Amino acid sequence: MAQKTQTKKKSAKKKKASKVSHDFSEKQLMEVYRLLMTTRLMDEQFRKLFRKARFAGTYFSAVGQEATTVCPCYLLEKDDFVGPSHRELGAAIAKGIPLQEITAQVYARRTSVDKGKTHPCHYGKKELNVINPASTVASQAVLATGASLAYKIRGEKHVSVSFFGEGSTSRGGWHEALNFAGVHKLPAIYICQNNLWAESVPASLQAGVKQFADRAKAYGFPGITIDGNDVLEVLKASKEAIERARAGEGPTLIEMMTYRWYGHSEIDPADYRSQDECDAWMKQCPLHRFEKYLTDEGILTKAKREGIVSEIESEIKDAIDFAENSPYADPEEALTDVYSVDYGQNKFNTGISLRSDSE
Ligand SMILES: Cc1ncc(C[n+]2csc(CCOP(=O)(O)OP(=O)(O)O)c2C)c(N)n1
Ligand SMILES: [Mg+2]
Repeated sequence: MAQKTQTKKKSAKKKKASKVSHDFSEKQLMEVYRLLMTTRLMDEQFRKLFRKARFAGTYFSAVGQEATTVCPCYLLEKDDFVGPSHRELGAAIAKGIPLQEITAQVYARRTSVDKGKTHPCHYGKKELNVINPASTVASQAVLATGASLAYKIRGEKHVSVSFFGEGSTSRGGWHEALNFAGVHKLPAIYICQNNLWAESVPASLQAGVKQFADRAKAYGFPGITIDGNDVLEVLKASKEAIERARAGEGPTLIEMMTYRWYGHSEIDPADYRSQDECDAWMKQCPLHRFEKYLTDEGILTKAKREGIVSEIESEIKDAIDFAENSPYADPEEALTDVYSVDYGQNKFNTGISLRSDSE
């Protein structure tokens, strides 16, 4: 009997933390781990700072959803376009926006990319092709489609990635953007973070389909649903979609099942959902699941983890000091950088036909 229990324990121990087979190196996995940890620690820190009234407005936490943003952006090149929404701290970090600039954005200081003009969580940086999002949800999917069109017209092998929640797929512009990308086989990857809620509206009241990936069928390109809290699965699906787009094979819609641990923003008590639902998803924490995988594989040790965490904590502290010591913009600056100097030049009107009828 005792022997039987021991065998059982052994086989339980051998159970893999992820079933996904992949070809990422240990170095790459540790880079992803560091980005995930930076996103998690920074996000939790911003929540605390908001509660201490160190910055105004509100804060949109993405704790619990980190894999959905970090993994695709980790795989992108500098010239690839990213269209974030309101919950994409991980995308900003993984695409390489300095932590100081990200924090200055949250604090609405002059040292942020838009000099404090917009929303605390609207991260962007022109040089890295990350566009500061507008508040209108799904608009970044439209802009990403436009960027993909430009890449195609210019014959450049870049791709666009846009992020939106399942609720945002109800907007008309979202459908127009995906339809256009499907018609012209644009190099676009659309990432839907299905976290079951859009503010207080459940996904079941948002669409007649159960899985939002099914919507891609109407636009003539693949739509897949994956576990958005399995880092390896997200890396693999993102890599395949990016390669497909770069090879000229067209767009992909990836629905990533995930969950935001906290309210829609820090001023939302989220009392429309049950604690049981929340607890069940917290057990599926993407960071902890990935840590378990790395530990089981002998890639991560306790000492390595502690070293990484302490380095990140010191980087975050520097970023906060930078933002808190940065000035606010002068009121006159509200009118600067509002219109593009290129407006009206219509650089993309090349007359090139995108797709012949025979295609
Ligand atoms: C066009 C438009 N309508 C409404 C809003 C207000 N709003 C901001 S976020 C949000 C919910 C979005 O839900 P979802 O797309 O599922 O993303 P999540 O917040 O769950 O990440 C709403 C309704 C908005 N910003 N833009
Ligand atoms: Mg949602």
